Amino acid sequence: MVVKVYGPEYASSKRVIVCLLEKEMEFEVVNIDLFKGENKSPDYLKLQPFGLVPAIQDGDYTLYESRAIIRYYAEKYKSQGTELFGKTMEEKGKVEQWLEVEAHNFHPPLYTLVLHTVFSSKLGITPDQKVIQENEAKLGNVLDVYEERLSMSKYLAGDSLSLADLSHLPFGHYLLNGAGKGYLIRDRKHVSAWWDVISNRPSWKKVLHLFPYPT
Ligand SMILES: N[C@@H](CCC(=O)N[C@@H](CS)C(=O)NCC(=O)O)C(=O)O
Repeated sequence: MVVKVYGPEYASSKRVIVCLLEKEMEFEVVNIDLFKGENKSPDYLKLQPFGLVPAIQDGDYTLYESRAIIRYYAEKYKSQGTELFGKTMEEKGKVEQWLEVEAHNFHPPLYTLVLHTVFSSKLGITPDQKVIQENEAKLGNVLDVYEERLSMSKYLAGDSLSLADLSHLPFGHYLLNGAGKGYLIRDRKHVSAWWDVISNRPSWKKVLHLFPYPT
């Protein structure tokens, strides 16, 4: 059964797709145009009742929340493609820890920055410099912790690539492309080296090729 991924053009869906590629899974996509409100259609709301992308359909099984989806497939296809969820319980614990850090420390200030820079005109938001500065400072503090961590290991959860690293790609991409905040990465030696390693994965390059970010 080929997995269907809804809304491949959007960043949260790219989190799922990069993991499916690393797991060497076949998938097909169903476009959902958020700007036309297709995410609020009755059929789509049956899949994702909050009207957000992504959602996946795998035969009769459906799932939403991008980080839940990547955990599901990393576990389900543990021995296929790249191992992304740790070989031992202890490694898995570290992957979980950094997935949570991505979701709760890295993502919120970055999401606000992206709204006020990349998408302000499209969403009719007046960029608020105070909000931008506050969230840039918050993200900088988070990335200082990453810098320390990545001075000790090549990847966030240890010496192997994991879901936690890949999860940073879709929104991290905006810092260097669109938000004009690439220095938050480039001014931190170990974060910068880590970013180069993960963003040069063939899987991520393929995501960008198949589903380019709107320019
Ligand atoms: N926690 C959700 C967040 C999904 C999300 O925010 N998706 C955005 C696109 S990147 C969306 O669907 N936005 C539409 C809206 O807010 O109405 C996940 O990770 O799946």
